[in-house]
Amino acid sequence: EIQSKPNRSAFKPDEAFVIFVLGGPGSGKGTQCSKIVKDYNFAHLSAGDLLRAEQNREGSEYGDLIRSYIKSGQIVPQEITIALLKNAMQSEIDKGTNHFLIDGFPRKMDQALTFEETVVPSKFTLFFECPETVMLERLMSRGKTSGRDDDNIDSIRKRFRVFIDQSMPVVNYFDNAGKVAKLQCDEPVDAVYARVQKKLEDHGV
Ligand code: UP5
Ligand code: MG
Repeated sequence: EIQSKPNRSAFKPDEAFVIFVLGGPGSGKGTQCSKIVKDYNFAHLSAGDLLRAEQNREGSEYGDLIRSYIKSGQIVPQEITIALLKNAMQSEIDKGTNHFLIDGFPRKMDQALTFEETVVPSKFTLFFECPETVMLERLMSRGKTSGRDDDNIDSIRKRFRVFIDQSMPVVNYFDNAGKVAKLQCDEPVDAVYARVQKKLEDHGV
């Protein structure tokens, strides 16, 4: 089991301001979140990065399981990802931040419901719309140097399929609740970022 860190201050997730950042594989979630944290007082938590760190952590009992899920583009069981996110949120709260960009999560309905019921409801979701051809090109090009086990054509195809089948229902669910800000992201990074800033302002950030 993933141990929760000893609490230095009480975890008050119900006071956290959470923005989910969703979009297909390679749509630019990580790139845009890195830009946001330079200009705004948010902590950036990438569920994928947390899973990769846990996968590589010496002594983790979940390393092999996470590795096989990521390689095949499947969604790791929610208990693991949510425990990692809660730990990471607690660390940030201890450092004085309670504004979070949660990148690449929730990407399955069960995760969305569990997180909003047991941690905190999100304020809204930034959703990056991007044609598959563009995402494919970006990921194949990143794959030359990324060292990521899932930046290869077989894994990328699986990730696209899982995104459509399992993650789009989450986006639609939040959209029906009026909680999605959609952005086109098939443009240079800075042009996309200008749109991101506009959406943040629209939501009072
Ligand atoms: N790039 C970015 N923006 C660009 C632009 N505007 N113009 C030109 N190039 C641009 O960008 C990807 C590449 O494109 C980079 O080379 C970048 O320079 C360039 P990036 O910002 O990394 O895109 P991002 O959307 O973050 O892509 P990423 O590959 O991280 O998306 P995924 O959603 O596939 O990956 P993630 O790490 O979130 O998840 C990986 C796996 O972890 C999942 O498939 C799943 O198996 C597992 N997972 C879970 O099981 N549960 C979770 O909750 C989360 C993940
Ligand atoms: Mg990413």
